[in-house]
Amino acid sequence: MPFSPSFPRILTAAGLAALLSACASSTTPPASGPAQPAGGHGQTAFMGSYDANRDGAVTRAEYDAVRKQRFLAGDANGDGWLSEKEYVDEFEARLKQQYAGRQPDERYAQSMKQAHVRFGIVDKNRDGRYTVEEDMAIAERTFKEADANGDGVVDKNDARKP
Ligand SMILES: [Ca+2]
Ligand SMILES: [Ca+2]
Ligand SMILES: [Ca+2]
Repeated sequence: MPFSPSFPRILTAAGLAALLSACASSTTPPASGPAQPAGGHGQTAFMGSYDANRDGAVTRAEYDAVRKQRFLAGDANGDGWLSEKEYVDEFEARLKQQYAGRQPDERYAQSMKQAHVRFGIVDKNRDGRYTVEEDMAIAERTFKEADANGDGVVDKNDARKP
């Protein structure tokens, strides 16, 4: 007998409820999105950038959701791809959030410079358009690299020895 069409939705709601109650019983401060939205290098930066619910673990679903949200936020004119300006503007919005009122410094300027350089890398076919396909390919590779023990979740167990 086939499942009723609403079955997957019920599962999702149950999963969400479990997630929410897990958050409520945790001792971490209330989640308000990634702690370090502009990221950086290394595992701490990865967690800070993608652990949206701040539970110390980044699931693939969580990671993909954050990336997708960033892509959509960046696509200012809604044509489905990011120009270099859109890409860099989106990054700068997160960087500003991370600076939270602090004045831009040398490091800020350096991060902005890197964002431009990064566009040249992520725009793999160099047509000046950062597409969903290019983003997904990078997402796949980046997550797998971060998930050192390959269990599908990035958490403290994946931290490499310094
Ligand atoms: Ca998380
Ligand atoms: Ca491209
Ligand atoms: Ca892992």
